[in-house]
Amino acid sequence: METLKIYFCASIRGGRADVLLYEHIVKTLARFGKVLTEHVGDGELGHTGEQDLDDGAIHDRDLDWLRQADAVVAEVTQPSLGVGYELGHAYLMRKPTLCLFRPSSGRRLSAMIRGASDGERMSVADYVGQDDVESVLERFFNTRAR
Ligand code: 6K6
Repeated sequence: METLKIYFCASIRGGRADVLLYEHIVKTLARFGKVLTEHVGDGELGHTGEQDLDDGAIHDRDLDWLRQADAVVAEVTQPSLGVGYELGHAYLMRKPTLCLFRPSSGRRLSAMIRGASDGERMSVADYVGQDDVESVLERFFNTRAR
């Protein structure tokens, strides 16, 4: 079977407070396939991001990876314009998509994300934290992303 290509989205300029969790999600995702966007979980990268690509190049490269992806996983607790933009594209491209949200943050997820969840093309998993990541991903990859 061909290796599954996974596009992981999470906040960069929206704020990096959850970067250790992103790192953990990227490591766990690597058990299910090839993560095209490993840099998103790189704890060394701050909210300003890499210096070697301009914003236009980042945008075009990321959309290209998104087109190639077989599945999309996003950590959506920390609101991020970029993640919302990517999820809108993923939805229109009909990519199997899982959004991970932590209600314990005290935030309420955007209606445009929760409301897009149809349990098929797009689903939202409310979870507590790092310890749940593996089981939530397993459920997604065993049912929807194959
Ligand atoms: C690399 C690592 C950290 O920063 C960078 C350089 N900037 C970006 N590189 C790659 N993807 C990016 C970059 N900035 C935003 N994105 C994409 O938008 C990622 O795929 C994220 O899922 C999302 C984050 O958007 P913002 O609005 O929070 O920055």
